Amino acid sequence: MRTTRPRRVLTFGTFDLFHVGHLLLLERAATYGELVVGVPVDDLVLAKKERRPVFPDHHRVEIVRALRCVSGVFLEEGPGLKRRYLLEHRADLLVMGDDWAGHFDELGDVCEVVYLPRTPSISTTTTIEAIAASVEVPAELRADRAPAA
Ligand code: C2G
Repeated sequence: MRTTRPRRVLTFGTFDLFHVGHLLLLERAATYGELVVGVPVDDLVLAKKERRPVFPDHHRVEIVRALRCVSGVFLEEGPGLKRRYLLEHRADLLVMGDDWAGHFDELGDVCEVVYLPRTPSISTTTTIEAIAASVEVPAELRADRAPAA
């Protein structure tokens, strides 16, 4: 009797201030098989986006781990390691949002690479901007205020 293992799907993402665009991407990725998610450590996010994530990596990992559509989560420890992770996890498929279209084609010799459409009109950056715009910071807490003598 031949048993076939489920297709192993990997995706990578920061998932900071987790929102519905993140959820829809992960749910769609999981329709291809068993989904494992690589979450970058804070220093890697800082290096790529030039700002620290709002939530630290161990929080971001726990949130993603709790999702029904996710079978496993690991920390992406540094740049240039995706090939190694795909091989280690015996990935059949790499799924990314189409804001990354073409960016990971070079990994096509390890596994299939698929880009899924992003959910429009929502992102971590616009959420941060919306919160910042809606909050009135008291004068005594403003960063541009001269320190008390
Ligand atoms: N996403 C989406 N729709 C949105 C926002 C995000 O489908 N409105 C997808 C992104 O395309 C990505 C995933 O959700 O596939 C995670 O998004 P981010 O947290 O912004 O991840 P990112 O910083 O793009 O990390 O090296 C690749 C990075 O690790 C990807």
